[in-house]
Amino acid sequence: MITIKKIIFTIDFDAFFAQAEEKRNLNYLNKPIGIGYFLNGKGVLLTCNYPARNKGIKGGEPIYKALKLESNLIIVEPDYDYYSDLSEKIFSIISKYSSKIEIASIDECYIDVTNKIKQYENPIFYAKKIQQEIFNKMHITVSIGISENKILSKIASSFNKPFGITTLFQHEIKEKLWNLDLEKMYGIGFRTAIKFKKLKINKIGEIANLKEDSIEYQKLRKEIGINLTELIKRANGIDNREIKSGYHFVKSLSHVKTFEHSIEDYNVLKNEVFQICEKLVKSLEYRNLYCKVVAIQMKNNYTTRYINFKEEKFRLKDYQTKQKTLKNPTNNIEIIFSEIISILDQWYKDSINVTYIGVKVTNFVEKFYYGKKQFIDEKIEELKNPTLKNSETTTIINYLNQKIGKEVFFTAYSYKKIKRFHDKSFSKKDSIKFKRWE
Ligand code: TTP
Ligand code: MG
Ligand code: MG
Repeated sequence: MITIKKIIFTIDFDAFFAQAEEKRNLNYLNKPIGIGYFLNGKGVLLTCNYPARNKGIKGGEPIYKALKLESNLIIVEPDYDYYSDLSEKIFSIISKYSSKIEIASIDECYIDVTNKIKQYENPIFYAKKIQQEIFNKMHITVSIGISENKILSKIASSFNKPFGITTLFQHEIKEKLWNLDLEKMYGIGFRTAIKFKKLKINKIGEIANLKEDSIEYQKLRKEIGINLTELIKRANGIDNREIKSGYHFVKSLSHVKTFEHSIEDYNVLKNEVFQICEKLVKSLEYRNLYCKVVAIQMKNNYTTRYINFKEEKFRLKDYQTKQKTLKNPTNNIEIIFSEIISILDQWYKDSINVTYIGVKVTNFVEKFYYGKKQFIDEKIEELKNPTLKNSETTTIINYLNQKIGKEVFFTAYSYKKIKRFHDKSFSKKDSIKFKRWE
């Protein structure tokens, strides 16, 4: 008998930005649309809807190339605030189904439903219920992958898009995963795929069964490094990462400190503030958040005296707060600390005899969302600059790929080379159809 200790769902929204646009503009229904900035004939698609995908268009593709495949493709500029708001609403529906929820990106989360499944017997029924509620309330389709850990459920979530539900338990990997082309494996981009293919390793199962004493393993270890061990583990469906739950719904984070003896020395105070900021930055990092507003709260002998002269209602709040809105959202310790100190400096006459100090950060932006926006802005700057030398272009491309964690950008030369290789080594018969759960 097979025992499954945990049930994890990965819920990923289908063609998210494109669906979000379709939802608010019915003229787009059944028409091919792509999301991206298109400037002077240049730009990259962030994603596209299914009518566009049916024409062979893919996210990450240059827009001019997509237009060659479908000249009627409608290009829509991204509206991050709207997508972020919509995704927040969808996550709040999902969070009713499990409090153990980890938001991994703007359109994707993991939930641990182990305890819920007992009542529902079959996890597929539970997944269907979630999928249906999101569709009924938000008119957005999502796909759900079901497994006993994060990696397998994530891989499964992509199998039957759109509006799919697929299981991929450990005992199913031989049948459902190992026969797949290795590019279906999360974490293997174009270039890594080429390194495997050079050694005639084409399927996920072949990665799973790589032996440490084989020549292939030794060669790949040199080229890919420690990531190889991780890839082999993933191909075997092993993933012990916990769900980092509950962090996305916080509206503010703060750390405070009360002093038994008031602080007289401004430098000592600064040092205390730095330590508080360090704690806050850790909290932000753990939650994958950037903050836009920083605030400092302070109480000193002066405040207390001041408060005593005021009316009753002011006495309720016996500390003072000052806040500042930052130019860009951040989780950077240097920036947060220096902004806090700049407020403190303006407040200098009050910054003595301090008995209580707190730092609070609010107005969060998801790190993923902000990272993407920043990279698009940078990409646009690069596109506007036609005088870049080849080496500079390569540096920017490497930087962008590193930032996004995927090889999305190529020089025209390497793109052609990879494509030629890709076209030769992939054929239609390699693809496998999965059973769709109804
Ligand atoms: P994905 O979930 O990767 O893609 P998707 O939802 O568009 O399509 P799928 O049905 O295959 O899940 O990403 C979610 C959104 O994030 C996507 O709609 C656009 C945005 N995005 C970027 O801005 N840049 C990127 O490189 C990627 C991959 C996504
Ligand atoms: Mg998606
Ligand atoms: Mg996603």
